[in-house]
Amino acid sequence: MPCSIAITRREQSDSSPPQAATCRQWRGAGEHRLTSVSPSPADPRVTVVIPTFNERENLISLVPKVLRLGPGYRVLVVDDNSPDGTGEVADQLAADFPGRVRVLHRPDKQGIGPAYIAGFRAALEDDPAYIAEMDADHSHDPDDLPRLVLAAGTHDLALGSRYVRGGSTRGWPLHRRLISRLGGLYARAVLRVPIADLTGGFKVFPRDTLASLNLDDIRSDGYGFQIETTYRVLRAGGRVAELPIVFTDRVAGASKLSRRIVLEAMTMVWRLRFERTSEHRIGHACNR
Ligand SMILES: Nc1nc2c(ncn2[C@@H]2O[C@H](COP(=O)(O)OP(=O)(O)OP(=O)(O)O)[C@@H](O)[C@H]2O)c(=O)[nH]1
Ligand SMILES: [Mg+2]
Repeated sequence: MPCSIAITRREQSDSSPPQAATCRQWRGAGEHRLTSVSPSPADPRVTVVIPTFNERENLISLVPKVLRLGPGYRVLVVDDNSPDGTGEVADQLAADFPGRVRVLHRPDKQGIGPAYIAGFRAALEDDPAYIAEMDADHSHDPDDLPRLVLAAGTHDLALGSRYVRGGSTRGWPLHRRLISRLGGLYARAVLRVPIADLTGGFKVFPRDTLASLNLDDIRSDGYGFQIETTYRVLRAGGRVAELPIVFTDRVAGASKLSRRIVLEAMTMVWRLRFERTSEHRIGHACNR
């Protein structure tokens, strides 16, 4: 079984590395093992990749909040030619915060998955210690980033999780809660991984983790993209930490969630599952 660790608020603090309970590991025969273990420095170099489509108002207020976390934080906006002018707002932010905000303009809406892949490639060029991903719509609280970065210092991926103890969602109607919950449980059952929140999009990767993944192979979008990236880290033998977050429904702008994205995720997990048939699984308990 893959290695994953749930860290509750009580167990984890900013001043000490997260205390992991136990983990189970799985080595993927055909992939590199991920072994990033460097501790987080006091001022880590973190590039936060933010994909945007029609997030004008949200982006204006979000970017300064991220940059306030410390001089090591940088933002990379990936905008798909938003009709509401988000791209121009991003350019203005880049002018206001020189050297700390970059914008990747893409010609048209190609989905969150391809936007992240393009963003990850561009972020890797800057050689940060960590690469984070988060939504532009304030559903993810930037103040959670330092905790996630700290955990990423001792793991191969840190996930902001709504479904571990201490995590929650706020403001979502019942049907959104059901889609998220049932979708996550479905993916978890198909892939047989012990991750409570497989569909979440608030993550911090140590640079080496992203550099080890073959980004060309990742073609899914939306929920599927989030499931696939976490699953690939696990399959490569990576250690994944889940930290509780409070996810708040977007206050401005419109959701891009569609039936197509949900259906794509439901079929994509089967493709992932069959992809792994040639791999050996090593299941053993270990303590960090
Ligand atoms: N560049 C780019 N960004 C996108 C695209 N689709 C969504 N995004 C962004 O990806 C992030 C997540 O999309 P959301 O619409 O918030 O999707 P969601 O979080 O699943 O849905 P809600 O909870 O309803 O907001 C947001 O910052 C979007 O603006 C896209 O095609 N291209
Ligand atoms: Mg959102």
